[in-house]
Amino acid sequence: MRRPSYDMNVFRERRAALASRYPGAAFVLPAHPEQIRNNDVNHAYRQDTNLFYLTGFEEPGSVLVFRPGQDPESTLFVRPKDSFNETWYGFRYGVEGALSEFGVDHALVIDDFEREIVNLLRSCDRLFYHWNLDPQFDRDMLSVLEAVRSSSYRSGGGHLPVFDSAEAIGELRLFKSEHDIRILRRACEISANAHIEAMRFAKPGVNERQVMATLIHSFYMQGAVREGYLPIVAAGSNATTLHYIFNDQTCKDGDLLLIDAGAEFGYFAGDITRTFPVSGKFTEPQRRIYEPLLEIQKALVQMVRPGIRYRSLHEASVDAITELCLDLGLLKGTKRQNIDSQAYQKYYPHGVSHWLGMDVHDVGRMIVDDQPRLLEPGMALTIEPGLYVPVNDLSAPEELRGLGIRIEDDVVVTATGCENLTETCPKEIDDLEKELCTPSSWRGPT
Ligand SMILES: [Mn+2]
Repeated sequence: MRRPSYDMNVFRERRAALASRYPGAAFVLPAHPEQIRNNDVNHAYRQDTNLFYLTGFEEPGSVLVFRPGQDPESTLFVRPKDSFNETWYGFRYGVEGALSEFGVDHALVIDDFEREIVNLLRSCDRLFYHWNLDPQFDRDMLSVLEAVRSSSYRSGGGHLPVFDSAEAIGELRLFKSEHDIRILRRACEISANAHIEAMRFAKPGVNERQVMATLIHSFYMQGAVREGYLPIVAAGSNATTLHYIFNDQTCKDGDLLLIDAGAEFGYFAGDITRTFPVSGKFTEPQRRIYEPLLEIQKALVQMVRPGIRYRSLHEASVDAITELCLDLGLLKGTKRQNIDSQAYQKYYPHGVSHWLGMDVHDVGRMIVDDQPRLLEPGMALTIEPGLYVPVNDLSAPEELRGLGIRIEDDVVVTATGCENLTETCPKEIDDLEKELCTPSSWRGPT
C-alpha cells in the first residue's frame, strides 16, 4: 500500500476549524477536473487546493462532502480499486485506503455520489459550493439541488441557499498555522537557492530558456514538487512585459535579467523576483533606478506588522515610486497630480502585494465588512514594487528606455512585525555582483 507523505493530523485540525465556524452547513468539494490526455500522454495533475487543504487526498475523480456537526461529518467519494486502470495509470487508494490512510469518517465509491448526496444534504441548512471549477460537476449539482428541494424531508420548501466554499475556506487559508509557515518557509528557501543558481549561470550569450532550466533543475533537486507557476525569465526590454512567458531570447551584454520564479513544496509556493545585470555589473542608468527602488522595497517590508491596513502598503508604494519617477525625469508636474491622474501607472502598473500560500496568488478577502483589511499574525504576502520604462517611450530619458526592474520578497506577519522568508536571496547590489561572478555548477554553453 502506498502511504500519503503528509501528517493527517494537520488535515483533521483544519476540518475541525472549518466545522466550528459552520455548524449545520454542508461543503461539497470536487477534485480538480482530470486533465485531458493529449495524444495519450499525461500532464501533471494537481489536486484542487481546497480539497487538498481539508483532506490531503490527491486523486482526481473524488469529492469531499463535509457536514460540520453531523454523522458522518466527512464523507470522501473516491475512484474504486481497478486493476486495469492501476496497471496503466497507477495506484488508487480506493474506499479502504481512503478510510485507513486519510482519517475521514466515511468513504464511498464515486459512482455512489449521485445516489447518496441527496441524503447527505437533506439534513443541512445551507450548502457551500464553488461554481465554475468544473462545468460538468456544476450541472450535476443543479440536479442535486433540485432533488433536495423536491425531497419530502425539507418542509420549508425552496432550494438550499448556496454560499461560496472558496471564500469560506479562503478565510481559513489566509491564516497560516505554525505547520503551514514551516512548509512555506521551505518553499521560499528552495526558491531562493534556485535564484542564486540562476544568477551564477546567467551570462551574455545564454538563452532565457537555459536560465529557466537551471531554476527548474534546482527546484526539483531540492525536493520541490513542481514550479509554483511558469517562471518569467526576461532579458533586456522583455522585462517591461509584466507576464512575459516566451522565455526564448538570448541574454545580451548590458541587459538586465528579470527572473520571477518560485517552487512549490508541500502545496505551498514561493514567489521571488530578482533583477540583475547579465554581464555581472550594473551600469550607471541601471543603478539609478535599482538603488532607490531597492530602498523603497526594504522600507515596505519594514512597514509590515499587525494592525496596518493591507492597502496602505500599495498606497505607500505608489507614493514612493511616483516620487522616484519624478526624480528620474519620467514624470512631470507634482506628485499629487501624477497620483490623482494615475499617470504613474505608465511605469508602475501593478499592485505591490498579493496573499501567498497554497496558491501563489492566494485566497482571502482584502475588504472585510466594507473596511480595508488589517494585517494579522499568520498572514503571508509578497512585497514587490517595480518600475518599467517602455522601450518606445520617447518622453523618457533615452538611457532609461527598456529598463524593467522588480524586486519581490515573501513575508509572513508575526506578533511584532514580519519574517522575511526570502531574505537569503541576494538583492543588494554588492551581494548580487558577488553572486554573479561566482562560477556556476552548471557546465552550460560557453
Ligand atoms: Mn508575486
